[in-house]
Amino acid sequence: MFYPQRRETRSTCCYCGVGCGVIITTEGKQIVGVKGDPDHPANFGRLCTKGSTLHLTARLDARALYPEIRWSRDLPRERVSWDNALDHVVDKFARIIQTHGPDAVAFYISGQLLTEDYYVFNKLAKGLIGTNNVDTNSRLCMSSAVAGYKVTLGADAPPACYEDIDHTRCLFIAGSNTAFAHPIVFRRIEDAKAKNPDMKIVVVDPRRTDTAQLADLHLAILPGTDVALFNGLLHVMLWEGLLDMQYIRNHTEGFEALKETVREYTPKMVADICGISETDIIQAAKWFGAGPTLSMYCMGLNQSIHGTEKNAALINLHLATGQIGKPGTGPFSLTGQPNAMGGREVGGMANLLSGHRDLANAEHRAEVARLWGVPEVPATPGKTAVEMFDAVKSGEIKAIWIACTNPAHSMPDLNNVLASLQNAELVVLQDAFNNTDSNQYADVFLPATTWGEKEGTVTNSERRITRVRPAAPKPGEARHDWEAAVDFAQRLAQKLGKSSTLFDYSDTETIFNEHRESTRGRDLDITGLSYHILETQGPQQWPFKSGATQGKARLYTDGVFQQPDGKAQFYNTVYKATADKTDARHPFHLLTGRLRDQWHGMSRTGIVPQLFNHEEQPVIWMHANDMQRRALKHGDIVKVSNRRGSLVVRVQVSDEVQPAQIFMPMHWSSQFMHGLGVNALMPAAVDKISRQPELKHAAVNIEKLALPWQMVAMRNCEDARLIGQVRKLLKSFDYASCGLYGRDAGIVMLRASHHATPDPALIAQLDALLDMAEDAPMLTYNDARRGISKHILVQQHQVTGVRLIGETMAADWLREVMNQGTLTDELRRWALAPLSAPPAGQHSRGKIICNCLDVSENEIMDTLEMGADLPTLQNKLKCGTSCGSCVPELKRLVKLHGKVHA
Ligand SMILES: Nc1nc2c(c(=O)[nH]1)N[C@H]1C(S)=C(S)[C@@H](COP(=O)(O)OP(=O)(O)OC[C@H]3O[C@@H](n4cnc5c(=O)[nH]c(N)nc54)[C@H](O)[C@@H]3O)O[C@H]1N2
Ligand SMILES: Nc1nc2c(c(=O)[nH]1)N[C@H]1C(S)=C(S)[C@@H](COP(=O)(O)OP(=O)(O)OC[C@H]3O[C@@H](n4cnc5c(=O)[nH]c(N)nc54)[C@H](O)[C@@H]3O)O[C@H]1N2
Ligand code: SF4
Ligand SMILES: [Mo]
Repeated sequence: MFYPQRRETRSTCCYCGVGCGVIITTEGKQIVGVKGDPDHPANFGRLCTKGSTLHLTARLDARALYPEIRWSRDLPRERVSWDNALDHVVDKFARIIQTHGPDAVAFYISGQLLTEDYYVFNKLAKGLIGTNNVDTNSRLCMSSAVAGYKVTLGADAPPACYEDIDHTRCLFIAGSNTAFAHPIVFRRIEDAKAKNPDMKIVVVDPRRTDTAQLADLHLAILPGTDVALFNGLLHVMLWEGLLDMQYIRNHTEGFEALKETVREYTPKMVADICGISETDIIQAAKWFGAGPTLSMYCMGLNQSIHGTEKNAALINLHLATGQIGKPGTGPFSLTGQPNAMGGREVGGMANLLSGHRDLANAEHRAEVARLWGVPEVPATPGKTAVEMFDAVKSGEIKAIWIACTNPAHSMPDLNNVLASLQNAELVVLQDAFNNTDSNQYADVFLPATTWGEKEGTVTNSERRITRVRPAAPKPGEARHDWEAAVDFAQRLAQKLGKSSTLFDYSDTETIFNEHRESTRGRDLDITGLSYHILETQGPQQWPFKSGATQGKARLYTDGVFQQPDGKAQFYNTVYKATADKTDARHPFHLLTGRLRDQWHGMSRTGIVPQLFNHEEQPVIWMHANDMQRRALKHGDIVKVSNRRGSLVVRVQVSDEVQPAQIFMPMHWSSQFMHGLGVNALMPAAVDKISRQPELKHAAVNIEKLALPWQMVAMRNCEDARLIGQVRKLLKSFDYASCGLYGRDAGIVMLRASHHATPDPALIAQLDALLDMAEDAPMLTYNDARRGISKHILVQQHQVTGVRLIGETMAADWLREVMNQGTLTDELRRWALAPLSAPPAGQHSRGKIICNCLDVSENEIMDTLEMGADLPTLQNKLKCGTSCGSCVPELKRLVKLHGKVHA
């Protein structure tokens, strides 16, 4: 293929469900830049910190480029051809299916696959093999939202659109840290608030997040108490006459029963359950009732054993006030992954079928069988994520094919999941990167193409379908996910003696067209859409029926719902507690969630140094009072544990969490710390309707650990493979974490602590890895008696490596020195003398708040000292003037430390 020297390609950001349009710049075969697409209706040219650094992830050193097989569990995998790999998997699958039946195999896929990939996997399982064992990481993410919509509105369709942010008067954000997780939506919220200061923002989150900081009213409810709050709001609105009785009469059913239930949810009772004031409850109800009210919600509602009820209780409020189907209103579930919506559309889950059909519905099964030209689609429901891994553990499922997700990190009760992966007869893993926790469990590894290389479509939170286009060729032997699945399906069909014409696809467009046909007459009907329209007229919302010229911005504008009689159903929601309850032995309620600059298991964001500058290492956040009571200092190492597992991490004081609650980001895994990450502790308990696990709540204990031996090692990192090597040492220390820092190529940093001096051979191994063995050009100071040593590697007058043992106070300063590079006389004197603290006047920059323009917290604080407000900060330091992701945090710093109030 010919690759013109410099060109631009329109595509979509592969991170969150906002679905921003990007323009990728490529030079030859190399992606060299990315910018926001000014014409894309999701972002109009803007990108957040993650989107704007996407081009920095277009490198091959952390990629998996060749198929591999492990012939037996005690051997390492070896490189094989695609033919070898697929034939091996076909043999195994065929034998298992023939001996144990189709339900002995399973597919665990992902909301990060493109719609076309998803469609093929679903058809492969349900249409060819005859098993409904196909579930996805959306079970951990959106399944409660799906269930919430279906039990009330009758269809899985978010009725609102981004533009509604501009029309609403009350934005009700619940269990969503929009500022971090959907930054470009948050930019739109900031703009709307600036344009219309009367617009009220209510945020429901136990934590005082950046999102909560912008709120007019932050309801810091006790974790898991949302249903009580929503029922309480309905109680107040009923009492205050704020309900739309006519709408209730004409367009809904089931209000009387709900009314009975919420009778007892008085502000007093709700204030007690939720730990907030009655006044705040009444205020929120008044704003909600006055409207127009748009609610936005995410994992704080979904990831709960009562996730369906939490969703439905909020939707109840919209139905009771008639706040749906009009501009500025509606229950708007924000999707997490870029294509969680597409996955739902093709029915790629254990209980769903193509075109928003239900597996439980015989007519739906017959329709899909007809479309596919197969005798039938099996009726037995497939296993949902948690059940699927349990069945792998028990041996009921013998082979599992995992694509585009990393369950060894993201599933709850990880020790159980790892035992299950270990027990499987065959684990096939299809991933684009090699740096994941699931990788080591793969018997067969299949290299996938990824962002910048793939082709197809995705659907964002507002039902908008966008084209994803390749800007660079497939690297190594990587294949598109759909291609690998189709090739496998054809081989398997032949082996099983079935028709292989089921998978006659030459390109993604053919798959899209088949999917399109499956939506005919359904709520998401896209029979009027085509690749050609998406190319020429840009991204489009569904439904987009044959003959239409555009999609629908809002649903239910006529008050007719997808229920048999057209009436929406109130769902009778009753508050119940979380699965794990705190007690004397587990006194802390652990919450989990996202960081601004990292993405899930960090296979992609974890190779970009500057994405570590905002939050650099795994920590738990704790309230100052709790720290004081437990004699903990900022940075102390603690063991966090419960009966499922334990973690060793540092603790950090935070004014975002309430007393008796702690927070840990979900991103860190054994790739970056000693331990499995937060999911070692999370319960596998699931919602009984949506089967979504409770990934937000666990009860834990905390103990301080005394680990007197400590070390910090840093090395310039030109190649991501060095992180891979350093990572292998994490397990050797009682506490350890590693990460990247700085900009450009960056620095790899290992922090470790241990109960005693470790084996010198271990340190020698590290030195060898870092090229810092004794004969390297180093400045050294060793004091064996005090157990202190300092090694500073200097190459061509540049400081390129540091290893400090015993005394690590100067680590942050030295990191800055490495960032700047040059060796100074001052550093030379320090390095050779028994000094531990950095030289006077030298301090670290602190965390980087503005990633685009590299502005640190300390620089911002110094400027605030001189009496600055937000515009002055932006003027002087330029922070917050590019992507804007740090603006909420800047506002907070100005509020807390500014002499002039912003
Ligand atoms: N930077 C970044 N952005 C992302 C992602 C990422 O990995 N990184 N992932 C994407 C994906 S897949 C998803 S699903 C979304 C998730 O997006 P969000 O759901 O917005 O993000 P989280 O931080 O997981 O959780 C949101 C909030 O729920 C709160 N919470 C916890 N328990 C409760 C509760 O009982 N009630 C209420 N009301 N709130 C509670 C937490 O304190 C947290 O602030 O983000 C998407 N965007
Ligand atoms: N405790 C706790 N746990 C959670 C959550 C939480 O809030 N708290 N959130 C949950 C949620 S909402 C989600 S969505 C999950 C996410 O959990 P995962 O799905 O495990 O997260 P990722 O790390 O994004 O995994 C995607 C994988 O696909 C690979 N990949 C990237 N592009 C491609 C591609 O094009 N093709 C293929 N084949 N592979 C590719 C990446 O390298 C990566 O390994 O985590 C869940 N787990
Ligand atoms: S908000 Fe950020 S991460 Fe989400 S799609 Fe847009 S650029 Fe990507
Ligand atoms: Mo998600």
